[in-house]
Amino acid sequence: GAKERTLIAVKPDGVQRRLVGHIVQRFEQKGFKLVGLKMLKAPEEVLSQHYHDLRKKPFYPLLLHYMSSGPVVIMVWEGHNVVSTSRKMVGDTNPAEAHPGTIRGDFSLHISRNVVHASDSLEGAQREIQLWFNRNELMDWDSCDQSNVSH
Ligand code: YYY
Ligand code: MG
Repeated sequence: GAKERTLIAVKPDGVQRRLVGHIVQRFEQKGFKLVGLKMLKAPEEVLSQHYHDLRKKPFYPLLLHYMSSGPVVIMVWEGHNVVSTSRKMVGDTNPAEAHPGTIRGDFSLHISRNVVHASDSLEGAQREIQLWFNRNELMDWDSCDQSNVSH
């Protein structure tokens, strides 16, 4: 529905490479609505819950180390079909496979430094939004162009 929400994060490499503004702009221009945004050093406990499904993978220790190597920018975006559309905008997990025009396809080379995170399902999005944000940090607001981007 139009109220669908997803979690998007600019990872530490994306922050370091000054890509925050560009990434925000892509989601704004697509027509999605920003309803939450913050910058933080991701706590180990939050990261381990965020990547719980990957805890047995060989790359997991390096993934957590990378994700805690610097500040991240965590956002919640809202709009029609935002979960699946934002996965398409972000591109394949492996930047070598990600198509040009996607964020990973345009700005990254290697799977270990792929710039951005996007929730992969409606349930995952709900879980991740609750994990990273308090209820009062999410803004319920009407954008004046709403009827031009969705109905
Ligand atoms: O959802 P997405 O980020 O596209 O991929 P996941 O399979 O959930 O993996 C999360 C994260 O882990 C990925 O963005 C990079 C990292 N990773 C890795 O470093 N090496 C792999 N072989 C697979 C994933
Ligand atoms: Mg994932």
